[in-house]
Amino acid sequence: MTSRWRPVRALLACALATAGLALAAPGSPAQADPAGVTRTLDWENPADRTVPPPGFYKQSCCGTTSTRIVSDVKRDGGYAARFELNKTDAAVSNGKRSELTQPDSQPANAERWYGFSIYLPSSWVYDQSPEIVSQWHQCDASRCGGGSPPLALKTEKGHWKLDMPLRSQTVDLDAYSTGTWTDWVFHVKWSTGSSGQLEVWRNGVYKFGFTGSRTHADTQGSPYFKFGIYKWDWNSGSTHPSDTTQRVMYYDALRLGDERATFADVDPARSGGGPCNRVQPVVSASASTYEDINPPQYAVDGSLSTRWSGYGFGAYLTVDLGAQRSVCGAGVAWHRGDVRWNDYTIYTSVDGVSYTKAWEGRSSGTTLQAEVTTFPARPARYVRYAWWNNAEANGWASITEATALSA
Ligand SMILES: [Ca+2]
Ligand SMILES: [Ca+2]
Repeated sequence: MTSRWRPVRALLACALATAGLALAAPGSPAQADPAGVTRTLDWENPADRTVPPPGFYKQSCCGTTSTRIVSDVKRDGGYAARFELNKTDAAVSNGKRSELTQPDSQPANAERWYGFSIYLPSSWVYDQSPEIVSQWHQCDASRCGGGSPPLALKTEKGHWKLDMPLRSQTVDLDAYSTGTWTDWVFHVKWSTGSSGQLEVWRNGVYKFGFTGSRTHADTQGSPYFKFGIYKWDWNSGSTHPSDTTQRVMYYDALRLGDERATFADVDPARSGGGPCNRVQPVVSASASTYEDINPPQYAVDGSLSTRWSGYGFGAYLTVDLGAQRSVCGAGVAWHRGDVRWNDYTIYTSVDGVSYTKAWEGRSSGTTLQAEVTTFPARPARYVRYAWWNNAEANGWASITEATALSA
């Protein structure tokens, strides 16, 4: 506690404490958070609709022009945060930025989960110049905030990119979409040695990761989290060209988790803010039994003209989502589903060993299209569809397409 920046942040902590607020105060979301979620910032708690919200501080020049709470664009509930940065804005902390930040570094070797959703409006035009939209920043021996962040999510030339300067690595995470929310989950085991780990998911799909190397170089602790817009090419003195003069983006469904958290705990899709209609990618399908010409993978090939068929009461199909998701529903399209009903049960599992019932019922018998059933969201990697009987009592379970859904 001898470095120059520590006393400043101690004062900040003191000021927050005086206001009756703890630095890491948990929010009061409508739904109780799992134990591993240490902070929810979805702006649904009225106490969080201040700028900055409790437990964060702001780095922006211009009041509500830079950062404000809005209700017209949101990932969940009724509110989200809007960030605006103009090329003419005054510099803050030596740069052009409109950000909210954790006030403190995290303990050394911390394991952390970060879930958040970003909305880039249609005004987020192509720019040859990049900007960081979420970053993890270190404190060095002399101050908190110096140097390049060891991990940053940015947009550049129409793409999402992940910057990891310590690894001399930039990962292209595909073209971004505007006019829609993009969900992110980051899982990091912070390490200055060889035990670091990173996992990144976008919209519930695993995109990138590594294990066994350092994730940062901060000898005083693990990096802290910042979000908003930082565009260094607009700093005075920069000679880098930029194609635009204003950036506006929205942020919602932020959840910070510790080592007890899981993907599903911080996944923005767990918010329940949207309808349960997002089909989750399947990496493989298996079944308790099947006839050779109708194997289980035919139930996940996207075609209603191919199917899995298995014989017998209790025959079941299982799909593997490849990673834990927040699953709130399932869609099942039945072979001859327009002329006969089917009785079936949907189970989910996080480990592929222990399954719990999520829904049970009968299909309509009036459609060949997928029939959707929903249930309270639950973490799951595996979804099982167990068949009992159909209107023809012929002993055959025949599913043309099976899906798992998230909000
Ligand atoms: Ca919200
Ligand atoms: Ca099929």
